[in-house]
Amino acid sequence: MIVVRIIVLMFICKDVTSMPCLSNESKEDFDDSRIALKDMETHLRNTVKKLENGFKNITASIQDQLGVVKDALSNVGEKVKKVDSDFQVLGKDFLSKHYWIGLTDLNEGEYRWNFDQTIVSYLPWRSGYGKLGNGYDCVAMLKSNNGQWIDYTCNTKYYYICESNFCF
Ligand SMILES: [Ca+2]
Repeated sequence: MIVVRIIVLMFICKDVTSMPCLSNESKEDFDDSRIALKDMETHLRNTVKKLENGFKNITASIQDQLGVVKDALSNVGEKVKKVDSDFQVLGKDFLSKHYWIGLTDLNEGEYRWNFDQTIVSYLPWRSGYGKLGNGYDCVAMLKSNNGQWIDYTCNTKYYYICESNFCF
């Protein structure tokens, strides 16, 4: 048993002693490599930190912008609801009232919009209206007859529709 241990020990010693020793030059290369690897590790660690911070900033910026967009979207949604609601109210009113629509022919037969004095291109007259020379200078939309138009005396008390430029 002792003989086997000695033989094994001899083989190990032979292998250990047969390994090449590091020369001073190799040792310097090894040290330089270790220093370079340490520098690279530091550089990579700093780069990761910078990227993480940059990502956090970008994420915060995107979240801010997303918040602004969400607010705007909510605002638009509320305005759409309001417009829908207003149109529903108007729709009911159109069924029960006549409206002046801001169209006149002060120059007989030449119907112009009061808002900008452009000549009208669409005239859905009720049968018997819109003729020249009748002396009626203001145009109203009827509550019935599919909203057809009549020219009538301007001092008649009807509701009215105004055109306006508006912004949200
Ligand atoms: Ca007229």
